[in-house]
Amino acid sequence: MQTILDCFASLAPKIQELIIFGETSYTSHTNQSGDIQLALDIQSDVFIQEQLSALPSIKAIFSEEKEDIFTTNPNGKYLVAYDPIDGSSLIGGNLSVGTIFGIYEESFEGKNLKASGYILYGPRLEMVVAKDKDSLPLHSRYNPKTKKWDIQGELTLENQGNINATGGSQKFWSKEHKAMVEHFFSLGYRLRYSGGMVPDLHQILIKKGGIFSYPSTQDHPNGKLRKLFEVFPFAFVFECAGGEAIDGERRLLDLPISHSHETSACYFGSKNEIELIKKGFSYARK
Ligand code: P6P
Repeated sequence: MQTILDCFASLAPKIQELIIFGETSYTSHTNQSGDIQLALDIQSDVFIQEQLSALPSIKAIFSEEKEDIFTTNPNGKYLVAYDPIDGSSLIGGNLSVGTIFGIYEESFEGKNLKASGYILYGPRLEMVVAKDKDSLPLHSRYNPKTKKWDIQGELTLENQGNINATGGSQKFWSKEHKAMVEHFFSLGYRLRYSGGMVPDLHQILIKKGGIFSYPSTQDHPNGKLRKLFEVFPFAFVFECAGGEAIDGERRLLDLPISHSHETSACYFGSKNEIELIKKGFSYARK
């Protein structure tokens, strides 16, 4: 397991270089989710695949940029799902993006997720890793002078925060979801949403609380974010930090999965916010 985490730590500065110097034009290809691929998406995916394929502990890998699961070593123990550069379309606006990864055993299912984490390419290169369900996620920052990762501390979520990160097009929200979003704003929550899952969720973790929602919408009835390499890895991080992650009622990591690019509505947050949502926005109907 540690060799896989070390591998992501070692490839992060190289991915950052690709973002700074790489080709960010669009290609004529789309990925399985229908996103038009940037040359950078493909470059970073190829690089990560090369690095992970060299690890004997990995049996198979699954990338957001590919249709199918790729077997690397039949005798390996772990299965790794990853999104090479989530939110890559934000690079044109010089906004932060990230790599997300989940390390599974036996099968690509939420219940078999053993560790997860993300790399954040922002004003600083940072990484958060949730190594096991009984430890707090560890936050580190890369020092380009020493070429080493400096530990910044462990991430914990308090019972309540004041960030409201509201995903999806408002035009396509249900009336209940709109009422829930407005309810949090009526309580004084602040809108913090960049359209990048990694920076938006990292900010809630760093500020020790809040709520991120990407609901079921008219244009994405099953949500937009993908279970294996976006939703489950962040659900694990949030639970390890003392928060919760649900699909509106059920724990995300308990959800079944029937195909590799499956999506889910998702809410990540501190306990009090999630409790409000579990009540089925009942307050919203008042
Ligand atoms: P919307 C980026 O494209 C992404 O996959 C996530 O990083 C982000 O949370 C979400 O989509 C943003 O989607 O519909 O709010 O622009």
